Amino acid sequence: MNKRFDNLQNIIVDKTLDGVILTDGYNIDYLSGYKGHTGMLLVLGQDRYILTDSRYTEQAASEAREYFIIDIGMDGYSKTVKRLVEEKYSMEHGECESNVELNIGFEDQAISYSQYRALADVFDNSKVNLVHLEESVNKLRMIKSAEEIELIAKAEAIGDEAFNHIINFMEVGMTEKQVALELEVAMKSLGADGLSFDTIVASGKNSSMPHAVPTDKVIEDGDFVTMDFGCVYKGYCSDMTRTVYMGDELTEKQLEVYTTVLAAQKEALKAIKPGVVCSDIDKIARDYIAAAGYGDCFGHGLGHGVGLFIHEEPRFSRTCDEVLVPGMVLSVEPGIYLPGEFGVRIEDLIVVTEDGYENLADSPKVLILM
Ligand SMILES: [Mn+2]
Repeated sequence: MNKRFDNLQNIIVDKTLDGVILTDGYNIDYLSGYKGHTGMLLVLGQDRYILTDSRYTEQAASEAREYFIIDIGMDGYSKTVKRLVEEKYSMEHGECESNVELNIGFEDQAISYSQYRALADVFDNSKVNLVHLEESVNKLRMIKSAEEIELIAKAEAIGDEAFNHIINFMEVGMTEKQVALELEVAMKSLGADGLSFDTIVASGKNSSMPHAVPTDKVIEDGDFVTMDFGCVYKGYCSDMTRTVYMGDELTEKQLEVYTTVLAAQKEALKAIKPGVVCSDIDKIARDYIAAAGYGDCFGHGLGHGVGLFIHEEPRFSRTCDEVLVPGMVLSVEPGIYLPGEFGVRIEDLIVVTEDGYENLADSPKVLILM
């Protein structure tokens, strides 16, 4: 936990700040251990505070042991922040005795406009400047420790077991909702604390929508069924996707699309190792799919970081210029979507290692005919 705080202090020094206000619940958890997702983390010099309301003060006190826990009471967040800043820097009405200016970072990516207005208002006409932190604090979470990787691997293993269960359970005539519920029950029965996102089960024509919501549609013979699901285990997320086929006779096009997606994923996986730029991995899969004639049918990024939150930095996207480092955990999930027809996506979760990567997903990718 102290190493993490040191890394936050490095941001404070690099950006010549006097303190930071964090509002992203995952960043607050990462830095302090407080998992309530309601509150603010405030650092002023070496002083650390968690601000929250009375519903969470006991939890925060037990989880964030290195922090002062402040109950915002009737004052609300911004007035409480102002009071703490003034106490720390012996200010009167926003003016320091020494008349210096204070720079306090805030998470512009994780604050509502009204929260921001309230902070800006209390520091209006004062010597306190609010400075954008951009992605800097999110990026602290990119490289996972061995303990974090173990928890993500466990979450992914629960997903593998749930998939193994579902391919024995699912049959023609069930609805997408039934299958989704069964997947969710399986993950929780296997020890998951919750879901990392709403389970996707998309069959037949619905499978051409990358983020389809399970419906009452009955799964039919001749359908591809795309299942994208994940769970949370001790705070850490998993994510995987498999597409199976109902029946034993695919059309030529269906077979071609499945084969192309799988080969594109394998090509991208092969290139994963420390030092490679994230956008180059995306490009490998994207170029492969384009060369097969489906360039317009793969709109989303190839993958995303996974950790405390299901979609985090870095990204296998066209624009992400982060360089791979051992300990990064990302999904690799190419897809081809043909509106009105069908879609296929295959997703694994990998951790970058010293000499390549380790695949945390273990479910078969050879097309399963149900
Ligand atoms: Mn994903």
